[in-house]
Amino acid sequence: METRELHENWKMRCTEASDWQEAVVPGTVYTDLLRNGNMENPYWKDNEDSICALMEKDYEYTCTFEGGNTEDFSSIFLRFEGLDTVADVYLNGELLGQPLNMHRVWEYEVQSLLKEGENTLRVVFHSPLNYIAEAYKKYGNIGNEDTYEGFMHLRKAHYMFGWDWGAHLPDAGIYRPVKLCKVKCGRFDSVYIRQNHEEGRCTLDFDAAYLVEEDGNYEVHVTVTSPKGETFKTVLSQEGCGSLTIENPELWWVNGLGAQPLYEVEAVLFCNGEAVDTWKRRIGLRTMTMQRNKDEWGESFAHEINGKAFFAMGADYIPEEHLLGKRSKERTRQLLMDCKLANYNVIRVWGGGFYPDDWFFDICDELGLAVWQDFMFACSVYELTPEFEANIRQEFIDNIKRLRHHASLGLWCGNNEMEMFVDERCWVTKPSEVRDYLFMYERIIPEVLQEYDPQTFYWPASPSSGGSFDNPNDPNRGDVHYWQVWHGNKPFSEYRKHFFRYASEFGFQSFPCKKTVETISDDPADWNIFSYIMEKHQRNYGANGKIMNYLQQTYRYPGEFDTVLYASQLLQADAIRYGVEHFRRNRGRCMGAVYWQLNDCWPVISWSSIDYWGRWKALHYYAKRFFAPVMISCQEESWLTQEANMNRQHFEFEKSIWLNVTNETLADKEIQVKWYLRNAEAEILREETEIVSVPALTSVWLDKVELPEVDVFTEYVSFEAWEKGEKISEGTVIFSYPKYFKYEEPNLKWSVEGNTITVSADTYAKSVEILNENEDLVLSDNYFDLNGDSKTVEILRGKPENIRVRSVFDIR
Ligand code: BMA
Repeated sequence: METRELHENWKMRCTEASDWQEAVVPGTVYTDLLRNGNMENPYWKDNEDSICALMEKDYEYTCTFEGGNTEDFSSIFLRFEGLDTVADVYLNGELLGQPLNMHRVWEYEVQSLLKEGENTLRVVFHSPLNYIAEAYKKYGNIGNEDTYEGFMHLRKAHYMFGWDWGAHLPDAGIYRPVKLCKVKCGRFDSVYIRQNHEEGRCTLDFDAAYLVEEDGNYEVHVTVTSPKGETFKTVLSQEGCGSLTIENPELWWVNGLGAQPLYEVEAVLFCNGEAVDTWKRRIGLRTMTMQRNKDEWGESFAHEINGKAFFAMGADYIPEEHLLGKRSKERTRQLLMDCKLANYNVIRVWGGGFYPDDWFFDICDELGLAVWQDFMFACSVYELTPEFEANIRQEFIDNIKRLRHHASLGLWCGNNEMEMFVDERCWVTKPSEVRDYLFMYERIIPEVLQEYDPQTFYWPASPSSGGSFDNPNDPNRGDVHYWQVWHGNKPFSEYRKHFFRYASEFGFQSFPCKKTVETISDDPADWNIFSYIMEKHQRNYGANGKIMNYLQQTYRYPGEFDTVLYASQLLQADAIRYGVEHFRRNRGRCMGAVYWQLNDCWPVISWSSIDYWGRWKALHYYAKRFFAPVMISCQEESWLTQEANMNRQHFEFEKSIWLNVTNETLADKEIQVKWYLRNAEAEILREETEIVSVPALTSVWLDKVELPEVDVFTEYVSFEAWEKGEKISEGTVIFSYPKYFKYEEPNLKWSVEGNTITVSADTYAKSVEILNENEDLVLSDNYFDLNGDSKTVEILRGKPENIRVRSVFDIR
């Protein structure tokens, strides 16, 4: 097959205006308008409102291209890999189709229309806002309140119409490649590869679907090349079936458990001895599923790779951009590399966005991040008309065929939160919506998966206990979304009361750093968390006040705007640390801590650990530590964990430490644990050491130690885990609230040498932050504690210019 990308000579305009503008394809309306100077920055101040209104209009794209030879082919088609949407597609004035789903691939046979010379392609995008407003009038369904009415009726990423972290910016356009494909005799539809693993060998079963357009002798030759360059070959049967056995396969593992060797598969379709089409992909040899075993607590829910159950460590991923034309492989790579740096092994693609680009999965394959992939349904009930059903069925087929070969594809999941909401009859207005829920996620998707990807695990919803409204958010089975901390206003010590099997969402917001705030507004009058502009960039109603409420529980009143931002990030980091450390200590019963959320799609106040500009919040550094393969943590009992009221009679609370080492590697570990009781100057008052054996994939508790005499205002405990003479994990705990602890002035000092920064403190310094001029440093560690000592960190990204340092002592 001859394939040519049609990415040249494009122009675009609003159908109501006559001026054509240069267009970039793949790209989008917003990105073209912005590049051509015909639109303001939508992320600046409250520009969002007027820029959203631009989508009340229609836009058209057109290009001319040479058809070239049209004679020697059995068929010629146009392939659109992503049209976002409510589109009309014309070739030389003839309407080819009206794509109504951004998640699908659209192909149109054009041989009879195509001219050898100049051809004109035209794509019109009708207003998605008008479309959903009309649909709302017709069906009246309601759904997530942060989103524009009627959003669920259009197969277009929901977040574009607003979310509790997303703006109302429904971009549109030709957001993925357009190709002209000329076929000789036949072509591949796709190739499905099934893996069968036995001790020391892996058999690959191929099922090649190809479309035959002429009589002839067809053959498919398959070559598999190992990472070392060995090749394995086979010729498939006329039906496209055949197998290959690989002895001693190099297995693919998730990050932390092993390497990510990738095998290249090339299938070539021959027609009468001539190669007419090639299909090439990379695969990883592994088994991956979810373990669900009945046990003393209920039923386990854990990822299993190559027979080993592992603890899921990661976050929920949302689309990286509102302006879809600004997506890039490089940006995604940086984001996912930052996940690997923070020791993730899992990432959940949340269902209110769009199915990720191929590069997202390619990078996850390379980095060892198992992907929990939602189908694109979230927080709404859908009107399952026959047209809607046909549309989503094809959407499933397109995406399953596109993604099923990836080593990193961990599981498919039906939707975000709908089993739970339908069960509670939230947004349900008629009984048919309950029936349709079951049709969609418990019949149609399983049916399609049975045909196209039977080897990948399917889970009907997140959260779920297995489906059929059987207590979807059951803490003892399946996955859980836990929002009592944050939405429920519970203190973050509350996480410790729960022993979920797999927490796939729990989160806590923070402000981005000052440099990111400056990309929202340069007016100092806006730099106040309750200003109109700051609240325009806070989409969870009233949540800047919620941050302040949590802040007062923990820290002293931060006098300056910039200190509020810092304190909010520490609060967020500690909240999630409380949850994750607790879940990991209870490894076995709990097998997953996937926090909400990894990233942002515009500069916003949200639950993310990495902001829109790729800047790491304190949480991302904390994640690097609390997701460390071998981690020491402390379940302390303190004033904070027991919420004791000091003005009550018999004001008393337990003071104790209970250390735990958890080992998420395949090797047994001998760990030296040291802990110290110290005063605020960090002087050692007591010191203990112990050797602990921590078998592979386990979590081991040390003995609990009561410290009734501790002075909660001036004494604290630091603890460390050492392996083979190297300190691999550490932390500190206090026994009051940070706001009451009498931190001594740490006199933080810093120096830069080559690629490193060294910071020292005279006393106990909590959550030491190192910032540069651009606030974009990525360091090997940051927001760490110093015990009157120093620490040297490596610079991974950014320039060490105008370094500033501060610690909790400075929240005053
Ligand atoms: C969860 C998600 C999102 C939402 C987040 C924060 O329920 O599934 O819909 O953005 O909480 O509220």
